[in-house]
Amino acid sequence: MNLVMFGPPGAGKGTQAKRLVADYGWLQLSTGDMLRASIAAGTELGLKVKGIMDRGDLVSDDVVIALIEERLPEADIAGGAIFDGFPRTVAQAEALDELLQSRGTQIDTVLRLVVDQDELVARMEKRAAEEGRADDTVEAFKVRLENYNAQTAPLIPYYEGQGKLSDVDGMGEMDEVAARIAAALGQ
Ligand code: B4P
Repeated sequence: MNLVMFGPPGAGKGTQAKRLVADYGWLQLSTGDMLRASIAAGTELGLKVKGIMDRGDLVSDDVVIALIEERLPEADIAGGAIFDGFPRTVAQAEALDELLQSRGTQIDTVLRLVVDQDELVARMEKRAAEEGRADDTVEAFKVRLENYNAQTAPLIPYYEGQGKLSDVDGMGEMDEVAARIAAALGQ
């Protein structure tokens, strides 16, 4: 199964994708993690994207689409993946549809985690205190939310139009959210 985990920054995409990996052995593909790994390794790509990510801006479509295009042919993806934080623009969604189609597969389900804005800010502040991620500052988080509303939210009608979008309440404890996701996926 190919699943897209979708939602604003701090909604729990990465958190819940990791739960699905632990509970069902599915495979998580996180463009955020891939980009942060490039930064940590000091690669050319990492140097290029660090400032963009620290500001809270989106990395260019070309760069993230190339990352996914390179990763898809690898053997472990053959049974499907959880796409976490990708696509984040309609151009990325169209590219993903084409890439999967060329491999004889498709996105099956898109789960949108719905969380109110005060809770998103509270989670970001907690993670900033615990992990010190460079884009978890008040300024960068504001930019990330603005980018989500302007560039990522248009994916809602895109996937609604394909009949693939399901909303999941992302408020509450992580276990409660995980149970709602399992129910939405019929697990
Ligand atoms: P991501 O790594 O995807 O960052 P994110 O939106 O903050 O999501 P994340 O998965 O980390 O957080 P989660 O909601 O799980 O992207 C980072 C940056 O990379 C982007 O801003 C962009 O620059 C770049 N990028 C990545 N993909 C891109 C793309 N496709 N195109 C362009 N640029 C791209 O959780 C947040 C926090 O909430 C955690 O601390 C967690 O512990 C907590 N939390 C989760 N669920 C909770 C719950 N139920 N209760 C309490 N806390 C909870």
